[in-house]
Amino acid sequence: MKQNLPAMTRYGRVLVIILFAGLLFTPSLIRRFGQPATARADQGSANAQSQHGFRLTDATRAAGIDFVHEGPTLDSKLSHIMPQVASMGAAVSVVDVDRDGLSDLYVTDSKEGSKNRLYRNKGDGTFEDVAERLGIAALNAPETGVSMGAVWGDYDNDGYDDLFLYRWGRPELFHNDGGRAFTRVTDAGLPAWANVNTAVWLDFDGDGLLDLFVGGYYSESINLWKLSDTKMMPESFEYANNGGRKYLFRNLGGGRFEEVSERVGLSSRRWALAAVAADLRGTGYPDLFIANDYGVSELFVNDHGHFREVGRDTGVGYAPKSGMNASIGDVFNQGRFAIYVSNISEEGILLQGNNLWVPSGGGNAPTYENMARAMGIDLGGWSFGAQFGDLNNDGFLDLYLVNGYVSASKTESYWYDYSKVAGGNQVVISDAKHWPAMGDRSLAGYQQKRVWMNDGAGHFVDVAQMVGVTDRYDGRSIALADLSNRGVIDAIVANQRGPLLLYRNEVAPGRAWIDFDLEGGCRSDTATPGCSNRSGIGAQVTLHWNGQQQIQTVTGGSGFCAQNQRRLHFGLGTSQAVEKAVVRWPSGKTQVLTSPSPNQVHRIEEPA
Ligand SMILES: [Ca+2]
Ligand SMILES: [Ca+2]
Ligand SMILES: [Ca+2]
Ligand SMILES: [Ca+2]
Repeated sequence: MKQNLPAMTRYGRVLVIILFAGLLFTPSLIRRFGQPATARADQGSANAQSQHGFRLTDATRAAGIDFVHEGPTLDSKLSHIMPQVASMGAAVSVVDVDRDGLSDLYVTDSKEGSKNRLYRNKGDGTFEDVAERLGIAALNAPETGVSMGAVWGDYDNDGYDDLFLYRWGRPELFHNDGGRAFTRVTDAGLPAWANVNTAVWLDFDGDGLLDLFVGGYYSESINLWKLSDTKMMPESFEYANNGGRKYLFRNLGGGRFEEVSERVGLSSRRWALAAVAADLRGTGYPDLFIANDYGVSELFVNDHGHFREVGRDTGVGYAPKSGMNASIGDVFNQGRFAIYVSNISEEGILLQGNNLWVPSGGGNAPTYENMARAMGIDLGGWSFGAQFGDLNNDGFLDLYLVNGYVSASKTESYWYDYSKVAGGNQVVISDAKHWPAMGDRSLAGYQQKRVWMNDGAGHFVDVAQMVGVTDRYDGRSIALADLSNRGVIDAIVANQRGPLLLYRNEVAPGRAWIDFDLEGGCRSDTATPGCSNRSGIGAQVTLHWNGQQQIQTVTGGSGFCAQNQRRLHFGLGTSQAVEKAVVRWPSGKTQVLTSPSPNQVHRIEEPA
């Protein structure tokens, strides 16, 4: 990436793309609009299990889930481009809200007056919506703004994961009262208004109390329902610095937080869409990766509680793209995390390509190389959320990506007008009134999802349609969880103005697995040295088996507006023996489990 990025990049890349787009916008391209980028006629999902080791079945209806997301209606000054400005908010996060060992699902809606859902897992394959009863349903009132997503973490170490809800509007924290009710934490110290599309729980200072990163998208000074003017869009398509501010809420205990972003070096006005926190350097402190729209990604490394932005130095912050996802996975089984960022790719028009940032160099000072193209996971359409997980239990992490921006007319596309705006000057781009009316046109609509299977030899193969993923909704958020405690990872997908989908996974017989539920040792809501947050967020497990190793970590949010189950799931292939599992807790404690039994969930508490 580095060699071809002189200073002219700023204008050069966009201009090249736009000119190219103009030249290529021939009738033949327009006719092709709406067809999948990779047409695969093979629908033989019956053979998928034997061929690929798994198949996915849409079990939404059988699970009793009937949720359809609705978008917001923003200020009428934006009516002409409403389908694209109101194109986010469908989100799903996994939580075991009542500690019964079964993963539950929190799902956001975004229409004014709509209700969020909490699907409690009944353990028989079905779910019941208990959000209303527990007091976390009606959270999309016009005066508070509407939901964009949620992340769960046990900020007071009482054993129950608490809810942080972020909106285009007021962010809010809800205490989980023993899985039976929720109490709004009114004096948490959160801002009255921010336009947020990403948040993650992390214990950035290692005091045993979970802190909270919150990333703004639109500036917090903007109320999208009461615009003073229409100059609220990005000032540039590649180097926009007029987005929302970043917040780092340090947990003080007692349900109170202090905003410390400036003090700890975490400031940015880029348009954040996704973030993930993990110890990428083996220092014991979680680093923070932020994927930004209209610009470069940022990597804030954490030096004992103080952050330093090293995107450019490490390579991840070099090429400005559209940054709509941040997820991590040890794709080579080498004990290190790669970072996956999704962007925009439209055949013949705009080929940003998604990024897989693979680390090399010394552990404490990694540099990253984009290997997405080499590994076959660069082209995913107008990509949004993606997650790593071993879907076929063969011992290698696979990648499930959802996509599609605005699916409306099946014949008319907005791409040409979009390209004109993207190639315009700052005055054009930053003022919504200069954006051409969208009407009923689609923009990268009806796209085929990607289910990329890792072959373990440095390449991924898209098997989505073969394993049963054929939906063409506008995918936003995907989360992975073992919903039936069967030792397989199911997929839950939240679609913008579309249905929530639950794909049940069936893995071929004869493939072993091992899972770890980690619980940190802190039992107090005051800072306690020597123990870890009870959610175990930031804990790492390195599994050694069959001559290889794989590292995974518990995250407090990843992907796009999503959170996977906190339980760590490892596929083992046909190997039935595990040499050892090394658990490294956020407190710094290390625990070695020798020869843990496969095909079961190991519940590990941090030792005193
Ligand atoms: Ca549960
Ligand atoms: Ca709690
Ligand atoms: Ca902390
Ligand atoms: Ca796999």
